[in-house]
Amino acid sequence: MTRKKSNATRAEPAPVTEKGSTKKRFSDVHGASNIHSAKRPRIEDGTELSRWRMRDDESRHTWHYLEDDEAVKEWPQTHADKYFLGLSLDLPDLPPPKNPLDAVRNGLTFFEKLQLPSGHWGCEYGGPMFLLPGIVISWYVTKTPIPWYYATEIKNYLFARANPEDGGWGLHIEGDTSVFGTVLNYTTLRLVGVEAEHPKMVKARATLHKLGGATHAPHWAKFWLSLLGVMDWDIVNPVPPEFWLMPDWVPLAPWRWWIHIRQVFLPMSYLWSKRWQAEETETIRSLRKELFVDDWATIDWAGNRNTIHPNDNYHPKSWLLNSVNWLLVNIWTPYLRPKALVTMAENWTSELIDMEDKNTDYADLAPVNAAMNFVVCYARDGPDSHSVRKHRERNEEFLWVKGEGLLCNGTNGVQCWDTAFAIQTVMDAGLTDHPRWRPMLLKALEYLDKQQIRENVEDQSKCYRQQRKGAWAFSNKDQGYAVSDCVSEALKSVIILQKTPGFPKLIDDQRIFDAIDTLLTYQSSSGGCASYEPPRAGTWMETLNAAEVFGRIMVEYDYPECTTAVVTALSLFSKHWPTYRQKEIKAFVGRAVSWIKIAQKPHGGWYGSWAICFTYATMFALESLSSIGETYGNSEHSKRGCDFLIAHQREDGGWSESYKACETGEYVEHPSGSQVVMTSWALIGLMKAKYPDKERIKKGIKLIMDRQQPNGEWLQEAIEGVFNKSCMISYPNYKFTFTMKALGMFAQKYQDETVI
Ligand code: LAN
Repeated sequence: MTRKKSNATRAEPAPVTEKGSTKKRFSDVHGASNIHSAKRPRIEDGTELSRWRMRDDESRHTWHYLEDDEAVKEWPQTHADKYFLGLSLDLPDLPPPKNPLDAVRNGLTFFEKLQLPSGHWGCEYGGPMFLLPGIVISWYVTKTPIPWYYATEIKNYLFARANPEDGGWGLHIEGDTSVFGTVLNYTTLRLVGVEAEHPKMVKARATLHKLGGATHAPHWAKFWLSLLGVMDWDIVNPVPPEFWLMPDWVPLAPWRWWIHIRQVFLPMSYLWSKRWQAEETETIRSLRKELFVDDWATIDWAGNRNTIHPNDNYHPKSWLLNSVNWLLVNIWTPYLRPKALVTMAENWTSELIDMEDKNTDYADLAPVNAAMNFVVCYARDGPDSHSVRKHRERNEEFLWVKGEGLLCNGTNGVQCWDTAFAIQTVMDAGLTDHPRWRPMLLKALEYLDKQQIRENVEDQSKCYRQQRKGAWAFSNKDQGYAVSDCVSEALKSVIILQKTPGFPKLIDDQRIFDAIDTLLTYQSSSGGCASYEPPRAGTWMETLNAAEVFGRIMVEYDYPECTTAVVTALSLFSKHWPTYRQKEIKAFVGRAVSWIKIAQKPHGGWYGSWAICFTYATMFALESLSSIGETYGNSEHSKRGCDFLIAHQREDGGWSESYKACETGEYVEHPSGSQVVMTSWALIGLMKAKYPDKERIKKGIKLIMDRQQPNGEWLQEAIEGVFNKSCMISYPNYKFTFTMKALGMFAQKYQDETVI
């Protein structure tokens, strides 16, 4: 990427005023909100990467661009900043490893440099291509100024991630071009100030038109574009807030839905009901011309509610949902919907939104509902309200800057999750009691101590939240949503360190018991464990999935990954506190492992829902089995799992899975060949299962060692994570934590092996 040298003291260029408008749109003072449309954000070729800094405020991540040279001197870039930005760290080569344990030591030497001041590890958490548009649209409609360095780096990121052939965007960075990705990212670029006649925009627009234009977009894009005033609300399939008035016993009441869909449906339904739209600007008028194949004035909005391009239609709407929508559009809304009921529904959704904001201090569950709640507060409380200011401030935490530009993370970070794995990695290598790693581990322990959630949310049952006292979230305490496996992995790490001589007991027994009490609420009737809550309704609810682009989004499911994490956490806990809720834990573990067996596929592997794909879940499932003593030699399930992995080992000793496996449910290799992360997962699974053929394992270990760089790091390969079957998401720290875990386990198991 060519980067223009920016001059820190340069005066602002004259505002680019949009034709036909006399009002100002953006201010250069970030945070001002009383200015009106017309001034586009300034946009440059690039920023100077050496001026960016990531601030870690007790794990609240915010990126800052230092335009002032003095500030640059006063706040030097850290190793972590440079690493995230893709700048050289200039680290010396480490002594070449003679065996896997040396490779772990080199890896840790590098990884230690990335530990952030509050004790956790941070990372980019990109991949989905529909998150940044929500943030930018929410800025635009709330008249939030976009600083030139954001606008510039958003443009760079989106250009870097456009499909090189057709110029469009997919649902995620590796996905094929879709209307969802293209229409939203094209719009984002226009809102941050890119001209419609820029050659890349001309190309993207041509692709969008080939796909049928914006009328062929899925539900969520139609929602955002209607909010923006580029579409008419009639094109949006109904999102009635009245759903929230259903009594709790109704089988399809929204409190039973998966937390993400219900938290998105909430603000969506409020805004849909209000048919709220942004103030019209010249850019909005222009987008009405750019995004459609037909003349905007002639479009049959209601008639295109169900128009969707096949590339976007991963989960076609069921006949039941189509019928419900038809009734809502043609009968309920025009003739029956009583005003008093609408007001009641809007008030109740509004109250639930306030509870979400209060319980997370405006951090919110994830960037989709955070952006929407922001707009609700703006529409409801006015531009200068406290709620608007809080959202504006907190939404910054979703942004991430890297060499390619600025993107939106899938959550406000991966803090607790990655930190827990980092600790376990050191444990697996048998290095927790080595003084060399104590300062790093102590900081990590102190971090987990501070991040444990100490109380349930107020009004827990009123806002349908799961018990969370003693839990850890995936990201941080502010977000505060307990997840079964996040609690488990963090708890295991705390126990491991606190039971290692030399580490302080920061978390007392009662707090450990609180975590266990919460974990014990997570078992489903099947025996397995889901993510945020045990399932509250059956999978039949998927017939009401209106999002089209995602699968398995309406309710919770049991997952081998989550189930295993809980099983291993409970088992480790029981070793140290054998009498606490002994019977319940034993029964829980027994039922959970029985469920793991049921979830095994006929080919012997397990389907992974949170990372790609069979190698990930099979690693967890084999660990579950081994935790009750079932391994390759004595268990048919374990043997079949190992045979499945071995059957997919590649010639070079590695494993390689493509995201297509998540979509299709079949093992699919990644076209770029073996991946260190998947190789590590498979090897960990095999070692947990005591797979007897050491040579096979050694071959994989060698591949991981060969890919390690002289400074101890591993390079980024293909994307690792997934959600809702169709959308991929990056876990950049997995290339450190799981590689080192596999190497460390091998070193512990085969102490004399050199593998060079
Ligand atoms: C995550 C990230 C972490 C992940 C694990 C802990 C790995 C998993 O084992 C349980 C589920 C969980 C917590 C999870 C759920 C869905 C999330 C939050 C995400 C994949 C990160 C982003 C995604 C979220 C749904 C993105 C926003 C999109 C919508 C469709 C609302």
